[in-house]
Amino acid sequence: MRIHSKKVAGLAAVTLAFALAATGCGKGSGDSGGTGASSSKKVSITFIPKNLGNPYFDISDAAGKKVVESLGGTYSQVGPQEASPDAQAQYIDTEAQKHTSAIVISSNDPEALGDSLTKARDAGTKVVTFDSDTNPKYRDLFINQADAAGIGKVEVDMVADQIGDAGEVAILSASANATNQNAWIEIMKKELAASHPNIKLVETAYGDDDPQKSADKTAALLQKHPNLKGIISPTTVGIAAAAKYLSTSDKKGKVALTGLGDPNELRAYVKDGTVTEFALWNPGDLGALAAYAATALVKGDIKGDEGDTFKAGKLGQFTVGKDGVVLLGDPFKFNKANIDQFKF
Ligand code: RAM
Repeated sequence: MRIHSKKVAGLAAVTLAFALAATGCGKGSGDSGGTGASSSKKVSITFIPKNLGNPYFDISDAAGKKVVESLGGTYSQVGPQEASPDAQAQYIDTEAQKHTSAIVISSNDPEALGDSLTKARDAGTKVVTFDSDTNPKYRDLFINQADAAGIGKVEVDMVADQIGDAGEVAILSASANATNQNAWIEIMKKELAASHPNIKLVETAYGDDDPQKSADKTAALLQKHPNLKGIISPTTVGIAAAAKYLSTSDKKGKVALTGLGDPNELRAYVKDGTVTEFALWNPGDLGALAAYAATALVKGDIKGDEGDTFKAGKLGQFTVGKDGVVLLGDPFKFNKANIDQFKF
C-alpha cells in the first residue's frame, strides 16, 4: 500500500492511499457550493451518538457543536448510555415532537430506527446519519468517514503485516447490529479469504462499545484460543479496552492488536509495545462535516440529491454522492513514528 503525505487540520499527517478509494464524491469541483436558497430560519441540531461516554463521540460531537454555533444555530446532544437501537428511538421521537430542525445520528442498527426516523422526517426534521448509517430510505444524508472497502482492507493489511501473514485471528467488534462495523467485518472476511489463505478468523466477539464488556471479551478470546496471533478491533472503545487488558497480560507483544483507535487513548500502548499500528480518521472532522451538511439541508442550500455541493469551512467543499452519501476522506495510520503528532 502506498502512503503519501497530506496536511490535515494543521498537522503533517500520514494518510492512506487506498487502492479502492475512488473518492470522486469527496471534495466538490469548485462550483457555487449550494443552490443559493439559503434561508434565515433558526436552525436547531441535535446530535445522537451510539452511546454517551464514548470518547469518539465526545470528539465528533464537540466539533459538531462548534460548527452549529458558529453558523448561528442551537446545538444539543442526547443519547443512551448503552449502544442499543431501542434506547436511541425514544430520543428521536422526542426531537420530532420538539420539531428540531435536524438530527445527526450514528445508528445502532440499520433497520430498527426506521419508524422513528420516518416519523421525524414527516414532522419536518431533517435526518443526517454519520459514522454508522441506516437503510438509506430512512435518512436524507449519510456522512461517511471513509470508504468502507478501504477501512476493511487496511485492518486486514495491518494484522497480516504484524503476524507474518499466517495464524489465527479474532475480531472484537462493537454491538452486533452496528451498520458500520458489520460492513467493515464483511469486507475483512472477503479480503482474508481472497488474499490471506494462511490467516484463519476463529471468532467474532461483541463488546457493545462498553469498556468492561470489551475487556472481558478480550480475556475470553485469549483463553479460548491459545494459538491466537492477532485481534482486530474495529471500534475505538474495543481496541482501547483490549489494549489495556493486553498490556498487563503475558500475551503482551505476543498477540498483535490492531483496528480502529483514537491515538489519544492508545498512545501509551504504542509506546509500551502492546500495539504496533492502527488506523482512524479524524472524528472531529466527521462531526464538523455532519454539522455543515445538516445546516445546509435545513437552510435549503442542498436537498441531499446526488451532485449537490456545500461548503464545510476549512474542510473545503463537498459533493453529495450516490445514495445521499458524503465522503470525508481517507483514514490515517498511527504507529510509534507519528503518534505524537496526533491529538484529535
Ligand atoms: C467506536 C464506535 C464508532 C466507530 C469507531 C471506530 O467509537 O463504534 O461507531 O466508528 O469506534
